[in-house]
Parts: sequence; structure tokens; C-alpha cells
Amino acid sequence: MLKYKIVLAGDKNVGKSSLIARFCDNIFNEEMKDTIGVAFKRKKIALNINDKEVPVELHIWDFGGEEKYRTLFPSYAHGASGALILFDTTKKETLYGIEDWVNIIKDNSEEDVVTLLVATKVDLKEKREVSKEEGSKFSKKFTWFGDIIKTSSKTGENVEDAFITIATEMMNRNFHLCKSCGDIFDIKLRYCVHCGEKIEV
Ligand SMILES: Nc1nc2c(ncn2[C@@H]2O[C@H](COP(=O)(O)OP(=O)(O)O)[C@@H](O)[C@H]2O)c(=O)[nH]1
Ligand SMILES: [Mg+2]
Repeated sequence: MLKYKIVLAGDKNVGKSSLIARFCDNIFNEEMKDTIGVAFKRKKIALNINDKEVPVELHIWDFGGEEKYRTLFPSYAHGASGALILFDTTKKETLYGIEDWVNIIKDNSEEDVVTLLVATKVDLKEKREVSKEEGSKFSKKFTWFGDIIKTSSKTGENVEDAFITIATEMMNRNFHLCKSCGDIFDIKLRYCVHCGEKIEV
């Protein structure tokens, strides 16, 4: 089975552990415990790639997000094919925190890492501090895959969508559909492991 590493990044309390808990276990906790250092979860999903069901195991890494753990980050991000970078729509300074996380990810993960920007806690409409315009203006300073995904781990809104979107793009960047036999293979190999067909690169 194909295995991929996804890291979550963003300031403390933006909702990283909650997003993972909703996606992996379909639960939400108003009093989520602080993450100490680094946590890790596995989740098997099926992706639809070119009309083919492809089973994938996601290795999802969750970071404490506190300043004192930042020295752990290079090893945390090492080998990641995808990064979900989160900001909290109810706390404007978390938007400015993104810059650091983007740089840390860029310096430490795979060259073609897929980065997706995730806005969290959209159910807390009355507490909202970041407008749609502000979020999208700030996000343009960096390169992302697709648009900002607006999520709520409380209601579940778009949580699965964030993980499926990033995982599908990670697959698309790493795998090639063989024109001869219709199976998929790792693009780095330059030939189909199932039937031997070569690809032009
Ligand atoms: N209302 C609401 N609260 C959330 C949401 N996501 C996280 N929280 C709360 O925000 C706090 C911090 O969440 P947590 O997942 O621990 O953040 P982390 O430090 O980034 O892992 C917790 O009290 C969560 O219950 C959300 O989508 N809606
Ligand atoms: Mg946490």
C-alpha cells in the first residue's frame, strides 16, 4: 500500500489536533488536550485517481506548535509530501504566524511538497477576526495548492475535503497512470512496474 506523510503546522491552538481528531476518529472535543512535542496518526483512505480506486495510508503528524519545540521541526517535516498549514479565523495573529511555518516546511520537506492553507473554526461566526478578503490577500504572499479551505472541526465542515484534496494532489505529483496497462506507478522510476512501459520525462 502507498504511504504518505502529511504534516500539520500552525500556531498553538489554531485547531491542528482537532482537525486530525475529526478526520481520523470523527470526534470533537471542546477541551482538547495540548499536544506535547509531536503526535502521530495513521489513516487508510481510498482515493479516486483517473477513475481508479487507489488505497492509500496517510501518516499524519501533529506538532505541539510551541516555541520551545521548534527545534524538533526539521525532523518533523522531513520526508513530508504534504503540509496543511492552519490559521484560526477567530485570531488574526495566527494568520501572520503562517510565514514562519511556510519557510520551515519549505526548508525541511520534499521538494514537491503540496501545501494547502486551511482556515479553522468557521462555526464561530460571531468571533471571526479574519475576513475572507483579508485571508485571501495575505495568502497570496505564498504559493498554495488551490484555494483556502474553510473548515470547522466542530461541525465537520470541509475537514475530509482538506485531507482528500491534499492527498489527491500528492498522488498526482508522485504517480503516473500507465497508458499501456492502466495501473499506476511511481513517476521517479520512469517505467511502469506492472508492464515495463517507459515514460518520457
Ligand atoms: N468552535 C470550535 N472550536 C475549535 C475548532 N477547532 C478547535 N477548536 C478548539 O480550539 C482549541 C484548540 O484546539 P487544538 O486542536 O488543541 O489546537 P492545536 O494546538 O492547534 O492542536 C480547543 O479548545 C478546541 O476545542 C472548531 O472548528 N470550532
Ligand atoms: Mg495540538
